[in-house]
Amino acid sequence: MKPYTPNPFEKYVDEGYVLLKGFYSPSRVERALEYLSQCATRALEREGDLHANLQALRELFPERYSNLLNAFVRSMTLRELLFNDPSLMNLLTQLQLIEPVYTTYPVSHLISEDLWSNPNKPGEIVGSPWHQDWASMQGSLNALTCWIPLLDVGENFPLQCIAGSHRDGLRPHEDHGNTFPEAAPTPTQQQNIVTLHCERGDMVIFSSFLLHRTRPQSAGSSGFRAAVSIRFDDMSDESYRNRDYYCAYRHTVDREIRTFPTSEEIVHSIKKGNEALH
Ligand SMILES: O=C(O)CCC(=O)C(=O)O
Repeated sequence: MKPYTPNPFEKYVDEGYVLLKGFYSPSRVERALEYLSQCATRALEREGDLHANLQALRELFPERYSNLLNAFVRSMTLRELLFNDPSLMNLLTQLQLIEPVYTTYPVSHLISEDLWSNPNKPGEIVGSPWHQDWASMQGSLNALTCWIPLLDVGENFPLQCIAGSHRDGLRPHEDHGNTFPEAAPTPTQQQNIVTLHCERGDMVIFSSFLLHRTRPQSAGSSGFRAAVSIRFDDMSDESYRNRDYYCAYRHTVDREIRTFPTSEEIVHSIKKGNEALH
């Protein structure tokens, strides 16, 4: 990751977001995408194009598909490639987020018509509707999200935001039946919609109060896109302490034991790891 020199703070304060061109080296981000591709190949036991493999996985093994994505974003590989880096820490400090706390696991945003289609919800809009991340975080008031495209994002479902909307505070969020509560922008806010076209290596950082969404499908807006995001609260922020370090994300344990591995399987698995070391 190369050091990011210009101070993005003013733009971030004024508009609630900043698009950092070339924050990462494109090859580093490409490695993250390659890793996802390897994971999908292994999960499907079939070589192939990432998008095609993801589609096949989702169709044939829906549970494996969503659990794989959850494991990918929790992987040390992704964390080492994109998140554990002094340059990111420096940048967060420049944005006055002084003691970053991972609010939750990173999130994957893999979007295409096929990856989104749901026979039970025909005509459903592809991507996330307008919302503010703070509604699902509720931690420190200076909390923010880092959104990192793993591919160039042009017409393929770009992120849209409403510049300056973080200054208007939290909007009511309503669930219109798609389990993703949505915040309707005011007519004034709608005049400030910005579409963020990004190249691999760029990063968008936005306030948790910034209204944003996936740009819905329009002419020319199809194709596959992959991005990941990570949210941070600030341990040093008074507002966080004042709400008792609350976090709306819940990590629960499913206590039902769904498979009973045999002792042979366990020993085999351990030995296999050992063989790989030699
Ligand atoms: O990637 C997208 O289109 C949506 C991302 C998003 O809403 C988020 O990170 O909160």
